[in-house]
Amino acid sequence: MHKRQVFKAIALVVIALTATQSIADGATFKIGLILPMTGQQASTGRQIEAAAKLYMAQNGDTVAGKKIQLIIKDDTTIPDVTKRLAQELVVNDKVDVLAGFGITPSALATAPIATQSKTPMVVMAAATSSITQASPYIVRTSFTLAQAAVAMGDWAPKNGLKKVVTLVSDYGPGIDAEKYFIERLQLNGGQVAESLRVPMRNPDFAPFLQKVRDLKPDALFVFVPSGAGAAVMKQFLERGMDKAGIKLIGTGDVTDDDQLNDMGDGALGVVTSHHYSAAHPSAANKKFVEAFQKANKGMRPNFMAVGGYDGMRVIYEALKASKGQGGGDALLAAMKGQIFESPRGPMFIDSQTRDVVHNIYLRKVQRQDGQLHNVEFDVIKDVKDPGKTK
Ligand code: VNL
Repeated sequence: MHKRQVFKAIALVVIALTATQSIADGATFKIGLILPMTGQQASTGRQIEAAAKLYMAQNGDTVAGKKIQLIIKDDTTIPDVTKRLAQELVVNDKVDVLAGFGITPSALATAPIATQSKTPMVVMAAATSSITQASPYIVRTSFTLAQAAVAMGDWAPKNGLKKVVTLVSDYGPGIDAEKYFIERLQLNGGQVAESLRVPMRNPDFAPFLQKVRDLKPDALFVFVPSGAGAAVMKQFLERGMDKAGIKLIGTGDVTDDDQLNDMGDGALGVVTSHHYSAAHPSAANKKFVEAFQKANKGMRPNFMAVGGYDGMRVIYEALKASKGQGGGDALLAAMKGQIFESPRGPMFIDSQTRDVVHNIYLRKVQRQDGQLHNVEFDVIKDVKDPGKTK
């Protein structure tokens, strides 16, 4: 064969391969799911991964003619790693959506990448109010601490818990929880004896709890991130704080369904406010919990799992509504305003704020069917994030 013909033949093959490749790419819809699979918040990653996979198993992996590809990355709970992974997912893998984000600093570190690349970023776990304001491409399916804390600030003083010490993890969601709880507590005639903040990384609760004991409040209000609740509960009980007449209250992160059943009877009676309980008595939730446990060796879904499950729903429906054409702006537009029944109850993505609107429940730890559960006893409907500054 003539040299020129050989070149031409090779060129044609290359073009053909490239074309096949781009058709394949065009037929694939990629979701870059960045989660803490190791490190302090590994349980959050485990829960969200299981929920995302369940959603796909139940709803298929082809949507509007596109094959859904889930690319899971472990950020090891380190924000710089989250950001680098997001960059690689956008530039190298050309993902259509970024999702996950176990902790607030990881979500905030990634926000500029979503903005620059016009990639929708679905926050499934992190819960500081300001996150959705860090990029117009962020949509949240988790919750905000302000939503949950306000409900507890209303409930506690009306139920005899007037003098309260607050104990929060010293970063975004803890600061929000403290602020919104105290604001409402004081509005309702309660008082704060002391506000304590523990380091986010490797906290030692012992010295703080000793201080609380000495202050003898009616209640201790706690926020710690998912996964840290069992340690707080253990030390609270070991110090005999319950016997000293101090009630443990908080947002539902402390009686996390991932750990609650192993906390023991000492957890009975603890009242918290939150958007999700595995014991939420709806048909949709019963179905969700059963399927989740069946697919995951009996693991009980927690509020992180629900954030992940609903986040997948928001992505799938946005892809359907934009007729599979994708494109960051079209997807984002189709995420805004979605309204549906989540395992948590009714849920809505506010088009203005791109944040979740949902019910906040008051729950008490009780034994149900032999297991410890957050049993809902009251509800505040359709709660918007009180923490929005614009
Ligand atoms: C955050 C908020 C993380 C609530 C959590 O668990 C949580 C956060 C990992 O925004 O960092 O329960």
